[in-house]
Amino acid sequence: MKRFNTLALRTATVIGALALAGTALANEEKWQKLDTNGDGMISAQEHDAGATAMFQEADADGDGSITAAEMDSAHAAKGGAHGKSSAEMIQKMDTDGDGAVSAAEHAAGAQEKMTKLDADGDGNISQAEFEAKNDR
Ligand SMILES: [Ca+2]
Ligand SMILES: [Ca+2]
Ligand SMILES: [Ca+2]
Repeated sequence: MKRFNTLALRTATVIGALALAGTALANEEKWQKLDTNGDGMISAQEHDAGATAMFQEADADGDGSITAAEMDSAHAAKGGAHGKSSAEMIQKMDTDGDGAVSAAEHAAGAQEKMTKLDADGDGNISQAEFEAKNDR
């Protein structure tokens, strides 16, 4: 019985470690995509460029706005795991309430996120700021 408990505990620990590694890896990938000049900071321009690339990637039919269906398939392509549902994310950014996120609405949302991530307000996101606030 004692042996079984140890094994179960060990399995749980491994699963927990794997889940953590997955999150770290996703963040690491995101970071490298965003820090295009590799100076260890994400500038406002780099964040903007990353958000624009993300928008274009998600706008599958290229009509200049992202619907919930487009966001769903964009997330599914990336492996799904996301804290919020597509509908929730759209609702948050869809300021004119037409049910889709336009490029302007997306840019405004990205800017808000940049402000949130940039905890010390110096206009750059450091790796520590990124890790502290990003999708947990
Ligand atoms: Ca940089
Ligand atoms: Ca679209
Ligand atoms: Ca809209």
